[in-house]
Amino acid sequence: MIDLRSDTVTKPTAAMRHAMAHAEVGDDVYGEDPTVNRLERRAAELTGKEAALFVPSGTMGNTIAIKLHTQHGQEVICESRAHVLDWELAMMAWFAGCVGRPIAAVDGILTWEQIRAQVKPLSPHAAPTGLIAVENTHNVAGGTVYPLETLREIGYEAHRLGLPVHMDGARLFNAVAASGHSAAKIAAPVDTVMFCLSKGLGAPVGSMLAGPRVLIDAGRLLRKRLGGGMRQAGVLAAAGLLALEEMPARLSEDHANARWLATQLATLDGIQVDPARVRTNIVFFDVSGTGWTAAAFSAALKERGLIMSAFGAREIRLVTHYDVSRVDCEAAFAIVQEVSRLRPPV
Ligand code: TLP
Repeated sequence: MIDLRSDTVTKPTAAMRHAMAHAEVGDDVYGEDPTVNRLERRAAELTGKEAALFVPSGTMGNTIAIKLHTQHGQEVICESRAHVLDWELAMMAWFAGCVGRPIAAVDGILTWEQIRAQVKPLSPHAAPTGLIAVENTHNVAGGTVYPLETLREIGYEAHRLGLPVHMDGARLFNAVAASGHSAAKIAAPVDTVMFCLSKGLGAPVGSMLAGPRVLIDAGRLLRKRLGGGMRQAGVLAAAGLLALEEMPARLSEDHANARWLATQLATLDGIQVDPARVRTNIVFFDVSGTGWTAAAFSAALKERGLIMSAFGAREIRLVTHYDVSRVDCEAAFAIVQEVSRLRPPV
């Protein structure tokens, strides 16, 4: 099987498995796991924040961040296809008592002008704004990357109004590879940033939440409340450290594979995709011109050894990652081509 469903499917490298087997560990709930402590220090350093917290998943990192920044009954401004809104089981409502205020934005990239129009002060009718959440790279918009200037304006103006900003940077290092800016530079305008070790960086488990020390200390208690006290988590952190040191440099290979696939797919009759829009490792293509539904198309791909996810009735998402080589991408393209030429099922 060639698995292009997501970069979450990556398996730990041989070096990671070795480091996990030999990791120095302690009880992290007591703050005594030296490997977790090293990972947290390194994540803080790389993102230019005071402190960082190792969490089991990106969803937990975002959930903790939203709770840290808000009070019950507030709104969280986010893009209309944001992961925090659509893919996290309404955690902002369940855990933080907040509702999302979605704004549809071109390429998933919010501008301050759009945000400003939705910021609500205290009033007898409306829920006040508690937080602005940006997603970088933006998953469902196709792995798009925030321009630094846009982020800086959002951060500066939000802070002038006393509003915090959180970045869902699940794929922060893809943004780093695409833009050439450091993680610290990209995260500088925001108060907290979450990024995942377990996606393109290849670690088996884990994400980091970085920000000011007072918030991260409070976040540690929220992580425990959510069942995220992980004890001898150094076995996981050891893989995370390698993910941080060794994997970011190769992400541009995934980006080149994604662009290559999009360019090939664009040549097929009935398939719509704009290769010029591909900035990182995520590609959405529309199969409706072939007469197939996305679900049936994806099922036909799977029968031939290729997994890609249907998103809605017309679109399929592919995500490149280090377990998929250029040769695999060539084979994947041949399978898509074959299916696109078949008569759709009636
Ligand atoms: N995204 C997954 C699915 O949940 C859709 C994927 O396959 O892309 N923020 C963003 C932007 C994400 O894309 C994801 C995962 C998360 C947060 C959550 O991370 P996890 O899966 O570790 O909870």
